[in-house]
Amino acid sequence: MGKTLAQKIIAAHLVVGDMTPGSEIALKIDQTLTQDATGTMAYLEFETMGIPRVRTELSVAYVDHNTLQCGFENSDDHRYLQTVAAKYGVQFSRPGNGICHQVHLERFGKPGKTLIGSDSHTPTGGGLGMLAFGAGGLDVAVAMGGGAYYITMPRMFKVNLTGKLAPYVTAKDVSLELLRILSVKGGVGAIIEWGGPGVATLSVPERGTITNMGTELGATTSIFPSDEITRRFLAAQGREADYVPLASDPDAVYDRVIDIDLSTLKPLIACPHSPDNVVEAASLQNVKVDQVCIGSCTNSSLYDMLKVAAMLKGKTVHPSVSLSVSPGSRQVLTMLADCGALSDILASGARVLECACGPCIGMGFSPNSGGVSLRTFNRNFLGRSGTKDGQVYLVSPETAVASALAGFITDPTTLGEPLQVTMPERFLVNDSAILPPLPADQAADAPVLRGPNIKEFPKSKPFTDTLSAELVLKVGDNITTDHIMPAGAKILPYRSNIPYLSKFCFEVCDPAFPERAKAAGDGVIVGGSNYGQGSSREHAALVPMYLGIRCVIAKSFARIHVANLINAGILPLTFENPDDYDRIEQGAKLTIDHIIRGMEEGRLTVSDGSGFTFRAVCDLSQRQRGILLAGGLLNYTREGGL
Ligand code: MIC
Ligand code: SF4
Repeated sequence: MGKTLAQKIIAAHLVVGDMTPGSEIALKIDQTLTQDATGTMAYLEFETMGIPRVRTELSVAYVDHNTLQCGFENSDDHRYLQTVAAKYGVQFSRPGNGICHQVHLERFGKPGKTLIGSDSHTPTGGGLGMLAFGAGGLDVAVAMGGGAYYITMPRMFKVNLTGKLAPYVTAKDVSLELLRILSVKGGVGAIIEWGGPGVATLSVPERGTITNMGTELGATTSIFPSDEITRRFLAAQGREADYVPLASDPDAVYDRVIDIDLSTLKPLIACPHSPDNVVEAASLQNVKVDQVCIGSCTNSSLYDMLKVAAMLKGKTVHPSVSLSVSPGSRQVLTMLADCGALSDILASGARVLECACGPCIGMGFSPNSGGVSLRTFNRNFLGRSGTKDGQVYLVSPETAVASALAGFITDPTTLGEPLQVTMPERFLVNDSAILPPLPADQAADAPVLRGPNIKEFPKSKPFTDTLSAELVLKVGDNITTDHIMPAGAKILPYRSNIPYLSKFCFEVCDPAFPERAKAAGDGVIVGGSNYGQGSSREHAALVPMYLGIRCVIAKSFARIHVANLINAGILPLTFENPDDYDRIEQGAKLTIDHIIRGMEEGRLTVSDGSGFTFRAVCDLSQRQRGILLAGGLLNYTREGGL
């Protein structure tokens, strides 16, 4: 039987387990990336491992999230990241050099390699034929130390593309179409491989847009073949030597095949507050727009920006719309400037922001009260923009520009003449903002500079055989990491200060939660399905752990979050009978007995103090049980479990 492309890369990197879907496997990791908002914690964790130099082929530390520097906190973190990277053998991409996923695609990604990144959109690298995963910071730290990366062997989905996109219909619309078909839970437990004749019509940046948004499907990752288009992209970046052709076998077997005819797609739009709330843009054409933001790791390539500039050329942004444009990297911005396209963007009245995540993570440019904001980003979760009642819609750059000019949501296909954008034969390569690490012989004595905002790592408790804890919070379905541990300009600078961060835990759902959890001592959270979707931020596990949470019982979990819970020493359980979710109330005093035996048997009994008991599934590998019993992955690795 033939293999899928992902199965081939997994087979070449498999160090533990066999490739039976649903079983635990471990992979050798070739490359890692971190960004600053998760990276500070990841390097603090790496330092505690006592390993003198990273053991990967390549590790890169990017600074792209926390670039505002409203006080000393972010600047201190940047300095910490720069010095820790130099000492331990990590490339350092300076603030302003661009968004990690865009720069990694341009300068470092290699077909056939494995990559993990402390950011959930790391699968963007799948646009180049990499097997790239988002992971918690601690998993990235372990991989930097040479440890393997553990995942559940996924099922294989294929999206078979035929036809060609019509003018003004884009890769973003392909992503939104798949979200419409599969929903934010539809990719859970699967790798999505893109194939079929339509693949040859998509450039690497367009493929990157699509693999980037595979994250919103809950997929383990997404991947495109490495073909002639990939070779040309790498050659244009001066990296043809990194090219290898890669494809699935013709007789590869997939668990599910979804057909999409590119030529039938229309411009789509995801309505508030979920990326799968998708309708045709044309159906919302009377909705007045207050703000439009173009950029993010989904849509900030040179190709996207050239189209934006061509559409804005000679036009003026509607007076009631505020338009921001954030190019994805210094390379993109420089090339826009050199060819004059930047002037076309500026002349339209747009505000050009730094090459960084910016508004995508609520780092400025929040919408006005109740404002309608059209964004080319990947997430529109409640409150993420920084304005609690902001109405955020996700769109392609083309729909964004058409709407910014009209002042209303506008289907760009109504604009007539197709866009003519020519891509350069070669990208302008200047890596001056990527600082190489110190040579190994100078690294030992090099100082690592830490600011006062870096606080001690919270300590987790090992499990004993009984847990008595209060049900301190009960929440519904699709709780995102933005609900659990919000980001944004006011909070993000405190990612290495867990005590301060804890004041904002679950702020969107219940601002009284932190105080209540602390007062309760040991606590339990109950959630619905897809609990923890979204970001890879391990803070969404570390902060609840700091507040005393020992266990989360949900109908189902998102992949990265459940791994982060286990790494933090929090027991994740699922309801054996989902109806039991309705039978327990916030405030109940829960008791779980015989934890050690129950973990081995995969079932635990929970009683709620009023005589009601229910069964919970505890689907853990031997290694995961070891981590929980040790009180988290850091303790486990210290005890020799790496
Ligand atoms: C996001 O898009 O939510 C983030 C901010 O990039 C996160 C990482 C973080 O929380 O720092 C992600 O996607 O993993
Ligand atoms: Fe940055 Fe937004 Fe991409 Fe996250 S999704 S990495 S915040 S641009």
